[in-house]
Amino acid sequence: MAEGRVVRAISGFFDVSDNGLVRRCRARGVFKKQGVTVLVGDIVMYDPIGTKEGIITSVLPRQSELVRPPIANVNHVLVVFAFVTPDLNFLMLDKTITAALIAGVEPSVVFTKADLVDEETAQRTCAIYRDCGIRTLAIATKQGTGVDAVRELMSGRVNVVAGPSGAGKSTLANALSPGLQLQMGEVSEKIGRGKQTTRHVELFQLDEDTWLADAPGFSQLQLNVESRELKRYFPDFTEPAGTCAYRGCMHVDEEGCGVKAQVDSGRIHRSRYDSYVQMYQELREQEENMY
Ligand SMILES: Nc1nc2c(ncn2[C@@H]2O[C@H](COP(=O)(O)OP(=O)(O)OP(=O)(O)O)[C@@H](O)[C@H]2O)c(=O)[nH]1
Ligand SMILES: [Zn+2]
Repeated sequence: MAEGRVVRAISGFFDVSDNGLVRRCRARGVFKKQGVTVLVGDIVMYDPIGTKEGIITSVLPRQSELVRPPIANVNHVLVVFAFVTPDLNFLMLDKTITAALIAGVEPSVVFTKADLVDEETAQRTCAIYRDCGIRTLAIATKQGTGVDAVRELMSGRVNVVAGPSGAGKSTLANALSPGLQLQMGEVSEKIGRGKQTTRHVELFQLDEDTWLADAPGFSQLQLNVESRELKRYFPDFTEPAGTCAYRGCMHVDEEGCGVKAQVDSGRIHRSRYDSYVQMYQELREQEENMY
């Protein structure tokens, strides 16, 4: 019996990587009856068959489980957005960060294309997220600036990259590990669909204990939370919320709201608050439509 990590799932087969050697494995027949699922990212025990195949005999307990994309044991979301081209969409960025926090996975923010904005703009934008306690980097991938810092951030973790089209995700992946961009492209071509629409997930190994997955559609992830719980996922609101006049304050229409006071005084960034209100209202609408 040996241990490996599932890096790919293809119509009933699972590619299991063990010290860099990948075997095509089948899951034990009894899994279906027992309701055991195997996901990309799972650490599994397997019985080798020859040098290229094997049978998965058990799935080790998961640290986390993302639903979309379906992937196990992710413990870091690299939220990649460009400063410009495309224009920075703060609502989309905040949604992606919040989706990661709701899923129980730590997000870090990587702003790309720092070469296209002035230093002051870059620092001001980074500060919004550093003030939330989120690790944030500004990089210029084409110039090679900051790529090592990203590598350090990812080291020893199972990472997914999330961000909009054109943010520079593929360029970054390629800078982290030359050839990776190509591999990601190949995967999409094989299943004959564009990279944007595919739900195919694959894990790439960057070094012995560092993994990277592409997460198409992560930011469109439905926020899996009740509207009244949303505020818990805004770390920048936690302290000022203690001064709200009402204990159950949602920080929207209430009088004597400590969060709104901090927005007015500039200590909570306005864009963060605007994103919160927008997300809160979207969740409220969904809830009203359910009944
Ligand atoms: N100036 C500048 N351009 C960059 C940088 N990083 C990426 N680009 C460019 O931005 C464009 C989009 O980059 P991609 O890496 O394809 O973006 P992506 O996020 O993978 O986009 P999708 O594949 O559509 O999801 C390309 O033309 C890149 O050359 C950067 O740091 N600076
Ligand atoms: Zn309040």
